[in-house]
Amino acid sequence: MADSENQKFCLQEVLESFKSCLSPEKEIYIEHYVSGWKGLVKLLNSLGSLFGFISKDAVSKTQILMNFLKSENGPHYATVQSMVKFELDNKLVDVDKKGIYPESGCRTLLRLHRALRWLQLFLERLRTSKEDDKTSVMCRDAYNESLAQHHTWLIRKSAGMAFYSLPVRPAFFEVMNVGTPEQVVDVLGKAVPLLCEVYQITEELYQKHNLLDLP
Ligand code: 1PX
Repeated sequence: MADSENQKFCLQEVLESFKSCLSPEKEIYIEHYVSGWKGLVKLLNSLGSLFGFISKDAVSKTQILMNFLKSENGPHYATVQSMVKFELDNKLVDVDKKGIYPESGCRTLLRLHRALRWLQLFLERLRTSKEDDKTSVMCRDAYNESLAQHHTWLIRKSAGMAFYSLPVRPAFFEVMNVGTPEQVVDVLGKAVPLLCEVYQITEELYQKHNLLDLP
């Protein structure tokens, strides 16, 4: 049987995961949120060793969340909303400075949440790009507008170097495994608003509970 971790990246599949992570009440299921990220990691892994350090961090963060889900407190980690309530009610989050909960669910998900903003900006640039636009520039601009402000100088430099090695737009569209460029643009047109909705719901929840700067 094929190991799902080793299967090829497919943008459609990632889109399905992010779609299923929204409940009718607009709660976010952590299991599907994490599945979406796992799908994206497959694409990262196909881009070469310069992206290895990014993939490693994403895998470690998805693993932390999966471990909570599988733990005896698992039911509290079903949705982002229930996780926030459970961890705050039980004082399981380092709020001002790193302490005894350096890997709480709330701070771990916050890192992926910030990366989701990068993804949204990058995919929107890809969607509206022309054939000879540079993926590296789209990626860098999206990064500088979002994640970069949360990263150290060293991470920013390493990320910048990795971006230079991104495939050109037509090759990148191939890697997305969706079909013709028109089909890619079409799927991106569905993906961006969906990611935007998931991002917005999380952002408002974290803002309400003052969690946007967790160390
Ligand atoms: C259809 C196109 C899809 C492209 C898919 C690409 C998937 C990218 C997945 C990136 C996930 C990155 C998570 C980063 C979380 C983070 O900010 N971690 C940092 C802070 O964590 P800490 O625990 O220390 O507080 C951590 O220091 C980060 C380390 C790794 C570097 C992160 C650089 C992120 C650059 C994002 C751009 C990815 C380029 C992909 C090119 C397609």
